[in-house]
Amino acid sequence: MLTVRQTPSRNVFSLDGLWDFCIDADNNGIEKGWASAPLPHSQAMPVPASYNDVTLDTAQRDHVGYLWYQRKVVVPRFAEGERLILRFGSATHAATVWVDGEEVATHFGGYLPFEADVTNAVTGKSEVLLTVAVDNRLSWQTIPPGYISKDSTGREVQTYFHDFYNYTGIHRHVWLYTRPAVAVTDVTVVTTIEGSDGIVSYSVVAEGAEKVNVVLRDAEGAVVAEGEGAEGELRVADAHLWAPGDGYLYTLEIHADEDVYPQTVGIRTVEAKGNQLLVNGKPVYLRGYGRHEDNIVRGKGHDDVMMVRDFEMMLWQGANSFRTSHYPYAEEVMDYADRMGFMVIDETPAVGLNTGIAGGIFGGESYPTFTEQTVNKETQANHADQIRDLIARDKNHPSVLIWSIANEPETNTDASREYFAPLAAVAREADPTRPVGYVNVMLSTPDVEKITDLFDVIMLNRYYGWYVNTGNLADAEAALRKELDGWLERFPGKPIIFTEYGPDTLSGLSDFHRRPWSQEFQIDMLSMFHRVFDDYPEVVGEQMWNFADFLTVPGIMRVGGNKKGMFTRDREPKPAAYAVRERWLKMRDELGL
Ligand code: BDP
Repeated sequence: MLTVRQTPSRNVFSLDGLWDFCIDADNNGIEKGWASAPLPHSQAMPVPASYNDVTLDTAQRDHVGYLWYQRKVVVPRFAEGERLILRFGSATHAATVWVDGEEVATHFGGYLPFEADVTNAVTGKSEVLLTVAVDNRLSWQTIPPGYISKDSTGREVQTYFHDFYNYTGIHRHVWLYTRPAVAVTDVTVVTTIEGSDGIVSYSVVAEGAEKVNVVLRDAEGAVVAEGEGAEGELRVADAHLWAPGDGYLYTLEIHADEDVYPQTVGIRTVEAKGNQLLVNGKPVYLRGYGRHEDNIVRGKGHDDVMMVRDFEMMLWQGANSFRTSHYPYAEEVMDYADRMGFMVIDETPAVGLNTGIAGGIFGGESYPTFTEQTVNKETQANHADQIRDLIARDKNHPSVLIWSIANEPETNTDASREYFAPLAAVAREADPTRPVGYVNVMLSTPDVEKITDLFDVIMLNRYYGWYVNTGNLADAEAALRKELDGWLERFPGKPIIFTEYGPDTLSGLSDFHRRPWSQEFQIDMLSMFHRVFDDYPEVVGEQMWNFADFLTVPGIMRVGGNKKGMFTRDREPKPAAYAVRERWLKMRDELGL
């Protein structure tokens, strides 16, 4: 799906700002006709933002079900024959949209965009009432999964199996944009390198277009290649390659009859070969973090200020990569990663498909993961949609090096293989050009793991020294080395990336004895892992957990959230940030990326 761009043929109008908002306490607003009249008892709610921490009413904050958003929209002027499209960057987790009471869209999945052609719904009107019902419920069939039960007061309670707070609402920008009736609706760009030339293969979808042609411009706007037709191959002599730390971007200007759409292009290749991850044929080493879209008050609401500041901090530290744990991030983040030359592991929202951990770590009730009543065929079909839609959105981002189709699922049972084998195939079919992987949990050690052979890379989350061997780094180190040897023995010839490691650390807690939770222990545990990585050339990436502290559900394992950040939730460095900075800057100087 194309992102929204202002072009000579497209006008873009922002619908961000204060909307009317109310909680649907009885979850019957649809039956009561809320979509066609002013909302009852509404309050102001900023868009984009998670609604949860904006309100101080606990019952509202914890509401399970529908959240209603509404605003009046002045219909912009658009030429006859043009289409007017309404587009949401995301609404978490499902949404139904009405214009003057007429349903124009429904969408499932909380972290990907959707749009609706509203031309007919607004024609002949100067102002319309736009209403959105966002459903924040998670079930065994949603991605991510969850379930709802009732407490002793009869209140519905949402349970889920992932370790971050279920922030919901309209999290990303809302746009109205115009485009010609015949328009570019998709483009796929694949790049290769021949000697010093870059080859840009493109394929445009523009239904009904009589003439399609493309112009490739360099970063200064100079034309470097041109092509005729909806498909073709362009050669760029002496191409400036996109590379880690050098986010050089060309622009493929697509003309389809009257429509013009600019698609940014980074010329680069990516490949998992033997134990290495190669970008432009050269081995790379990932330094960085698993992150979250998580900020004080705004929750998961996208914010350019926080985005740019977070990248500044990552650069300050010498990081060159991150994983979009545990869901697709805002399109603005992906654009910025391209521009900043970051390497990204792009993850679907498939987190928590593992009731083993949920029962164990989070103290929840234990259910088998894959059964007809729990994660089943319908869940799998939704998961497949999430993979396809993520790839459809992000396929043209040079920063995306690897698709992660799930985080820490159950993968040590036959049922898990049955579930995942078709999904690995879905990812490969949707994108044959990038390595595909999934992020492995500590319960699925190489001796019991059943799906690694389906993937190109091994991505490991390991907590030796924290959840096991707590505080005993000598034993933790021995266990980590032993496990790594096991991976190399059973699955040789695949690069290994550590996608999580690190202890909870309470900012300000100092300890002569360097015990767990102290800032000193974070330094010690991270450096133990780093010492081990340095001994294994097969390890091609270290992404510690987490970039910053983040909010979770309350629990005996969490003190006001997860505290494994290198930085606090308000983005102040913990002492480990300086220690790791020293290592990463040295690596950056030595490796030149
Ligand atoms: C892993 C998860 C991550 C958690 C982390 C932790 O992938 O979401 O936050 O461990 O326990 O299980 O801190």
